[in-house]
Amino acid sequence: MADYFVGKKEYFPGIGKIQYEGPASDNPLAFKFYDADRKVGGKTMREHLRFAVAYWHSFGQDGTDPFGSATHDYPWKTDASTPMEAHEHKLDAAFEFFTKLGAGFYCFHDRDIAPEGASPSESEKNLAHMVALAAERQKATGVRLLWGTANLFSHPRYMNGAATNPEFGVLTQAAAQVKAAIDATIALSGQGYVFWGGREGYMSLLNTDLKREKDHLARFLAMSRDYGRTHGFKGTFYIEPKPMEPTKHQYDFDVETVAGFLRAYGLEKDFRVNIEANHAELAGHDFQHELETAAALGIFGSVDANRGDPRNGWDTDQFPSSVYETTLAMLAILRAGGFTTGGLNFDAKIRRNSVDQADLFEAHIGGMDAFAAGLLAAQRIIDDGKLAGFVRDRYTSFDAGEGARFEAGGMNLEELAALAGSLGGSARLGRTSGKQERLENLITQYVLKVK
Ligand code: XLS
Ligand code: NI
Ligand code: NI
Repeated sequence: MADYFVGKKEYFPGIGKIQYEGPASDNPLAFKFYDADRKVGGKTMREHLRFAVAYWHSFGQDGTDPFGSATHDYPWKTDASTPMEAHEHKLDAAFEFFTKLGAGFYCFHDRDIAPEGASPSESEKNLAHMVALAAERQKATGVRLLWGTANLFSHPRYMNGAATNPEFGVLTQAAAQVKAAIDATIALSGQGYVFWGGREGYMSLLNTDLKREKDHLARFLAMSRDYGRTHGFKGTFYIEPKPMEPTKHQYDFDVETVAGFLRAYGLEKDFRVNIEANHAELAGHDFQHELETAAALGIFGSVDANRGDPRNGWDTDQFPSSVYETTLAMLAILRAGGFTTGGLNFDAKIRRNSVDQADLFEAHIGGMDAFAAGLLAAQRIIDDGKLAGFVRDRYTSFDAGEGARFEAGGMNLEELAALAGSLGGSARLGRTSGKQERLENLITQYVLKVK
């Protein structure tokens, strides 16, 4: 990647290119584990991890919460005289940040990078203007677009949903936005396009025709896929599951639900999942559960890397920090074959009271280090083979003989039952230890060995 690019003005003065200094460093603005060119299992860390910065959190969130106003000062907002100019400055700040950090990718919603106009065509013009500038920045820096998406949840018109809105007129607005956002993604050679169903769900079933809304959602997704494919989009379409928030119930509840929905509507070949750690937690699942479920169903795609707070029932979108968690996540990702078009997008925000410019850097550095350390530990687990060997051994009774015949589908229930006498006789049958504690201790050892 080219050295850092600065627009007309430097927005993060005093912070240079973030360097790898190793685990012994106590420089808060250096990587301790993320050494981009270091090879791990045949690929560099950069190739494995494919880090992306989320435009909305890092350059859009100003610290506003339901109880208080903005706390983050954005110089790129206050030094502009028009909304468009503010977005141009924001783009300069964003690319300065990406390159100083050394993240190879970024992700955006249409409304993150360009202001909404008075009409759909004006919005489209605004977006096209910013896309042209982004294309220049991408070329100058080598930073690439991991995925684009449309914000179909902020505007009041979407309060009852976008594709699942009971008013047809709203769907037309959503279509105009998605069409333009797919065009933008194609123009910027985006590797993916995400559908996160912000308000595709319900607040109450008393006013909702659930079946009809899901039919509409499926039709909308099919139309979007067709548009993308006929207009040259070669990347991956993703659905990002989330069980709730902002709606009480979101249709794309979790990976398994999305897989069922895709199959029910014949869309399973066209969409993969973008799995967010915090959303897994909201659905009552471990992050690892969602990753492994997606891998098992053949729809693993990309990751929104963040963390929730187990005591809070909402999307706190904090930066990942637990190496234990990132180890289990990277293990699942490596076993799924690693990323192809996907990557690790930090859908995470600094806290409202993290108001120093360096905080945004330190947050990302910590997230990148957590995943780099997790990658190292996961690769050790794979190379060592103990864990996989244990799991394999648990199932050896299916490897040959009658067990293998059962697996291959060559047996009916009567035949299976008839084996109970000969194979089921021992009082100790089934009482083989799962060795969970030993395996947990093993993971701790791998995590602590990281260097
Ligand atoms: C919100 C979602 C959102 C998507 C992109 O909870 O995570 O940020 O990733 O629309
Ligand atoms: Ni997300
Ligand atoms: Ni989220």
